Amino acid sequence: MERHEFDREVKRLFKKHNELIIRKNRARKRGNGIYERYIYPVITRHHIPVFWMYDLNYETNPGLLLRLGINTTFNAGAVKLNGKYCMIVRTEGFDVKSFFAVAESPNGIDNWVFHNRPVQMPVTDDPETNVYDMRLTHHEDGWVYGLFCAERKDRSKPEDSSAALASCGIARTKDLVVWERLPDLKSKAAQQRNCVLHPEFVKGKYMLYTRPQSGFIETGDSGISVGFTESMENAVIDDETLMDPRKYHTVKEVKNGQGPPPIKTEIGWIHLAHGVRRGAAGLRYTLYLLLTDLNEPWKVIKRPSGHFIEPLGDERVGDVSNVVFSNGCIKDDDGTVFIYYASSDTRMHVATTCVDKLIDYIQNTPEDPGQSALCVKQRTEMIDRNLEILKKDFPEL
Ligand code: BGC
Ligand code: BMA
Repeated sequence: MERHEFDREVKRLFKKHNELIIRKNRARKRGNGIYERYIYPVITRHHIPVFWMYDLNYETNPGLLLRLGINTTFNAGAVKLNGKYCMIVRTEGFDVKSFFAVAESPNGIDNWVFHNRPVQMPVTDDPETNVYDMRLTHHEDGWVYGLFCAERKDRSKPEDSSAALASCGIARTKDLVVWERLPDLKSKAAQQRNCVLHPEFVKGKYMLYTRPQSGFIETGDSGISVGFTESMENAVIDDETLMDPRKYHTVKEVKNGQGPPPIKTEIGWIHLAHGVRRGAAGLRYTLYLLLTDLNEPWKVIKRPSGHFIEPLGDERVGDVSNVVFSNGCIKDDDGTVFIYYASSDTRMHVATTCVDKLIDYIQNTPEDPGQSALCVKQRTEMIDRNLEILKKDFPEL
């Protein structure tokens, strides 16, 4: 390229990028009454700054070739800091290494702008190969903690190039820019994924949601569990108690895991979690809700049946298709709730709702009765009541 063409192309890349960033997003027309989905994903790989991917030096890249591509932007943790909605996005390069990158928005819906640089996350004495799926918890001790999956090669199986070990990495920050890395969580489980710090002390201790695993993929007989540690500077969990087990023929038959830290409400803690089923086409990830006791947050008191968010339309296709996953959500003081979820390990979306609607959903969605015949009975009872109402109030329908 001639120099003037190069300059023109650089400006064109920035213009296209900026048009995408400032594009207004809007809710789709009435959905299910529980939450609103949006027309556009909120963050895609095209939101990544141009200067993270191209060498903009004419001397070294006169053809303006993509040098370090970004593959996907997904599974973001979220927190509101200084009035800004922030996501810490799992950003994956063409090299399949993920890293964390912070994007901020003034309204939680659009105008997501990445910081100039990705997070410079310090490593421990045993540096991991990959990091992903950070849960951000603004803890009452004043720190913002990031718990994430730190993945290393399983060195005990040198002949198996895909054998890996997942553990819970821990870091803390005040501003999402400067991070202090703490030692990884120590627990009795062989591996850990989907660990989340509860936002308040419970009986003077830090409480963690965990998901102990027997192997890198296999979870053994575990599910979402809970453990306590005296300190986060050297987090040790001696005992894990099972809080939400997997269950045959439900949305969490194969695996489940806590999503973001739970939301505190007057009726209890609302948990968003993912559940996994296996079908002939592979794993299907959906999201479901749980309510736990205010004072004993490990005790489940409500289990609305089935999934809460499922992959729909374009969301169904991506790097790992048929997946929705959420590890970030923000509750505003006015009760508005922003649920950030990723589709198919590829891009980020938002769903908005409010605490009152979530409470309504949790209190009034019946529990799964566990058998087809009982599900028919549950549904028929509602149908019978509705047929009466229709006759009386809507005879024209
Ligand atoms: C991937 C994750 C995935 C996990 C289990 C990791 O290597 O990075 O996205 O969830 O394997 O399949
Ligand atoms: C899981 C998670 C996610 C991912 C999902 C589907 O194990 O830890 O990273 O979204 O697999 O690939």
